[in-house]
Order: sequence, then C-alpha cells, then structure tokens
Amino acid sequence: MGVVNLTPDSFSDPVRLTEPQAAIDVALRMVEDGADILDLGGESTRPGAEPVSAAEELQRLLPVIEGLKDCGRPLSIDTRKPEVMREVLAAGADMINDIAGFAEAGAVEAVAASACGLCVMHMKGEPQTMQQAPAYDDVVSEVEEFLLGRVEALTAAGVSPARIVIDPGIGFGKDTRHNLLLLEALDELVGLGQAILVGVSRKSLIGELTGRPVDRRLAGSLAAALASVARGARIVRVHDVAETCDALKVWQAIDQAGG
Ligand code: HH2
Repeated sequence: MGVVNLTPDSFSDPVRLTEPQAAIDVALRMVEDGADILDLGGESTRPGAEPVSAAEELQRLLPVIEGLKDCGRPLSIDTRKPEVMREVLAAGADMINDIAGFAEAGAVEAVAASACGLCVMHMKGEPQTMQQAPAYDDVVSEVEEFLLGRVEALTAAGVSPARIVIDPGIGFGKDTRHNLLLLEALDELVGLGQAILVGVSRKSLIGELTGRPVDRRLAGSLAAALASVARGARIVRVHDVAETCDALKVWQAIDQAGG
C-alpha cells in the first residue's frame, strides 16, 4: 500500500502534494513501482497535528480520486470523518482506512451499506496528545480486545468480515517498547482471523532504533516491513514502494525456495 499524503503538514514527506496533479503523478509512479493499493490522506495524523474540517479534507481528496479512479488499483482513503467517508465512496473510493477504528459516531453507518474494504486501526487517545506518556497494563491484549470489539461492531451492522483488515496502529499512542511488543506479537493478531495491515514506514520508532532523521529511515523501514510480513502482515503501508517491493521479492524468493 503506497502512502499519498495530500497534506501540507505530514511528518513523512519532504514533497508537499497539495497540488492534485502532483499527487496523481506520485500515485501513478507508485503503481508503476508495484503498489497494489493507494492510500490517500487529506488530514495529517502525526503526533501533535491540528485537525482539519471535512470540507477541507474533501477539497484535497476529491480531485485526486477523480484523477486516479481508473488507475487499476484500489483507492483507500485515510479518514475518520463519516461525512468524508460517504462522499469519497460516492466519488469512487474502494476502501476506508480509519485510524479511529470506526469508533466515532456515524462511522459504522457511513460504510456498512457500501461494499468497500475497511481498515480498522487501533489508536490510544487523539493525535494531538497521544504520545504524552502512553500507558498500558498489557499492550498486546488491549489492542487485540479493541480490534475484536470493532470487528464485532462492524459485523453486527452487516459488514462481511472478509471486507475488514486490522492494524495495531504503530506509533498511535504507543512508545518504542509498546510498538516493538506489538510487532513481535503480530502472529497473535493473525489468530484473530482478519488480514493484518502494518504501517511503520519512516515512523519515529525507526528513528528511535537507528538514530536517523525522517529522510534517512529507508533501511530501517524495509527491515520493519519484512519483519511484519514474516509475522503474517498481508499489507504494508509504505512511502518507498519500489524499494519495499524489491525487498519483499528477494525475501519471498528465499522464503519459498524450498517449496
Ligand atoms: N499511519 C499514519 C497514517 N495513517 N493508517 C493506518 N491504517 N496505519 C498506519 O500505521 C497509519 C495510517 C501516519 O503516517 P503518515 O501518513 O505518513 O503521516 P501523516 O499522518 O503525518 O500524514
């Protein structure tokens, strides 16, 4: 899954894709580079980010959806606003990626009647404050419980489980140890029966482990992507699509050489 942030303030992108055509070009390049899904975001969720209005988010998203809807890859929209979910689905989006796990009022209803894919992510707290001393008794069981609860809420509203992927939400209200415990325990999350998505690309976790700034976290991000897939992740959300595809190809060839 290639990340296309249509925001002026994402933590991860040196290039600001606020012009629709620039974002469309970057996304098409990701498709050429091997992305199976494109994830478009109109609101930054980095720690400390300021929320934006639904109107602003839609203004960023709709022209890019229009430009990409025939690109041959599913378009995922990273949003937690039910109003935005409804509008982007009407405009042709294929998947909704909600960092709040469809827990906000109206979110389940906004997606239940469509046939779109859903990514349910765990976040503790809100982006503005979530990295201020996050605490858990047992991070893995707390995240598991939340994800299961949201899957149950969605299926109770008529959503087929086959439409749902779950995501432990690396960096969303978690310190380095919490993030590492969750990644190490991914195979436990696999036991919940839903496909798993992991987003670690360029995140502070990589910075903390390597001492590198955002623009020098590629090698660390590739290692995290491979470790996630080795533990059962089915989708990795990344900024560096070509490099991640190469790393996965080599790893898979070795992994499957014995048949
Ligand atoms: N991480 C970010 C945003 N959305 N969605 C899912 N499902 N999983 C993630 O790990 C995830 C996500 C944060 O990364 P990025 O989009 O690069 O930054 P920003 O939120 O500042 O735009």
